[in-house]
Amino acid sequence: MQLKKLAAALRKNKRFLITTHISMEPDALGSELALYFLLRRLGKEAIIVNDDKVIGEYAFLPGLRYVKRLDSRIKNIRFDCFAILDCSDLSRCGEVANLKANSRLTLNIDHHISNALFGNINWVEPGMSSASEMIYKLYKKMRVPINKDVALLLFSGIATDTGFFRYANTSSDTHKAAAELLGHGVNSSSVYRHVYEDVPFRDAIILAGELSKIKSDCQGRVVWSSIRKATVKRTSGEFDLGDHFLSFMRAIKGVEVAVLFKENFGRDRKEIKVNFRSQGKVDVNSIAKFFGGGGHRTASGATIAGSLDAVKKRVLAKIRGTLLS
Ligand SMILES: [Mn+2]
Repeated sequence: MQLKKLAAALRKNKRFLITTHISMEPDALGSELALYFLLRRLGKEAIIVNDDKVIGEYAFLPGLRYVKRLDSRIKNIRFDCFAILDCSDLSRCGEVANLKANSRLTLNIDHHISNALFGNINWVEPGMSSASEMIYKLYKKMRVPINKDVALLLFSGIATDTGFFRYANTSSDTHKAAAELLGHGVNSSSVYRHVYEDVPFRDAIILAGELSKIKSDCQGRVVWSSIRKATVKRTSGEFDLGDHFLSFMRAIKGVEVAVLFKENFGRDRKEIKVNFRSQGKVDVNSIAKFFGGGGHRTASGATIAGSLDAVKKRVLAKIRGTLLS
């Protein structure tokens, strides 16, 4: 029903602004660019505006020249629809959220179970692997042909959000979509290499240093660590240190929950960003929700006020409580 409404809104309106969450990864970039190409194909005007820069690791994605950063000129543009992708709440897209006031209609397209349904149209499907899989479905619904660039964008988004088809959010429909996208000439092993490999040497050394500091709790069922913004700044900028760190922690034998505390990442120094990953048994969306955040059952995050020590204590106590209940 919401998909039908969305398709109607895309046909009816003329000018679109597309955005996504900060710290964009291939699902965010892939879904916004694929939606951009769909709108252009329908003869619409569209711009993509994000409140963050694209990291070098994702430079292989086609069409990045259409992805703009927020600036003072853009702030005054008026448009019909504010399309926001892969965001559980409006604040996830940073300052771009203020541009919502320049439009008449907010189109909320997302697959997070914690989505706050803040749009005029809320097409939210927590059963979908990724926002990119949703945009694939939109192309089908609107009978817009998929070209090789769009196939690469959507495949990269789907593959990244499913950990290359390993996570529990991978369905038979996900594989069917991926199979069709591969048929357009996408090179899957090259996407894998771009996203998970091609690690610059100095970044590997930094990751190794951080990995040596991990701690475990609850007889190894929880593993956690913290990271400083200054450490991330030392990386080449082509490498998502936090993401690789979490993937490694999550893969440790016996681990049910991996937690990464990020110091000085937000605009406010008195808050800590916390990322959670689960092997599936523990619902980390509800843990993040308890602290005012959200996400998915197996991957979520929250921003929590307080010192690193205080936040660590509260979060680990909550996880202990969840594991024991
Ligand atoms: Mn996503």
